[in-house]
Amino acid sequence: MIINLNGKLVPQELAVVSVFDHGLLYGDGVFEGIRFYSNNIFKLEEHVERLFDSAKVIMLNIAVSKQQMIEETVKTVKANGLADGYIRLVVTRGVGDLGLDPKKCKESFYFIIAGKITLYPEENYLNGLSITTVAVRRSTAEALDPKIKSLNYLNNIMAKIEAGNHGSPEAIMINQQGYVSEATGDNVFIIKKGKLITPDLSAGVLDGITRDTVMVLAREAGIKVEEKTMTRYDLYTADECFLTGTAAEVIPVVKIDARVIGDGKPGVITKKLQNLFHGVTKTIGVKVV
Ligand code: PXG
Repeated sequence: MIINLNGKLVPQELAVVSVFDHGLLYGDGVFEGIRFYSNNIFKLEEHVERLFDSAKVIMLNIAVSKQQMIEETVKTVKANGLADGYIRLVVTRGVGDLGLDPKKCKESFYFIIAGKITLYPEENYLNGLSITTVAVRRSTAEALDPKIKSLNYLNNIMAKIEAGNHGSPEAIMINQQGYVSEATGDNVFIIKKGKLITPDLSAGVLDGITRDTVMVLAREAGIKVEEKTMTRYDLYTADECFLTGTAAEVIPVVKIDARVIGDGKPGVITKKLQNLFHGVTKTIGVKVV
């Protein structure tokens, strides 16, 4: 595997990061997960835009331009000769010293990995996931705003561990006000009486690129879409439920906290949106040529 290390293509064995990098020492950095399908990097510009927005909020100055970052990403995919796969784009505050003062970090540092990812077995896409809500709360916007895709994912990892302790592969996180926010690496949707509903961004959720794609596709298909505050009650009484994310794509949920959702099988609207999503993955984005 060839890794892009701060603009240089190097073999995996030589792709090493300093132990003084604040990304490692403090989770001080930002990242993106991006998929490519048949040589098309899905919504690459939107991902790079979000990366730079996350960096801006944490006052991390990315040393290259957005256009350069897009070109470096394309270069990395090309160098690995893959038509389909997954990109991890990471920017850290760079090398500093032992002390969290970000001013000690002279220049940000980035690396890009283009490989493969499988989050869930095929069986889960066909028959749906059984998941749980967890006690670990989503961090508030006043602490670490969930809109920032930072390298500090411990909040979500704790939720994932808790779900795992209950035999569940994924967690739905509740915010400090008791409203549904999102899963640990995915946004959550329900269908109720034919309407597509998802928590409003103010519930403390990442502004997911798959989330946005699915809402646009639903509207184009004549499905009503609503963003609103949701409680666990809304989840339990939903007709259908699914999660969206770059890695997971669109995955049905058929059980939440032991409540069967709908008839316990992936719903018709979910399946329709899954198909519509797959239909656009090869067309919207940046071509690898
Ligand atoms: N919420 C959170 C907290 C996320 O981390 C999403 C929602 C979905 O956003 P996108 O833009 O991808 O539709 C994410 C993204 C992984 C992995 O390794 C997780 C994500 C993306 C890529 C890989 O589990 N989460």
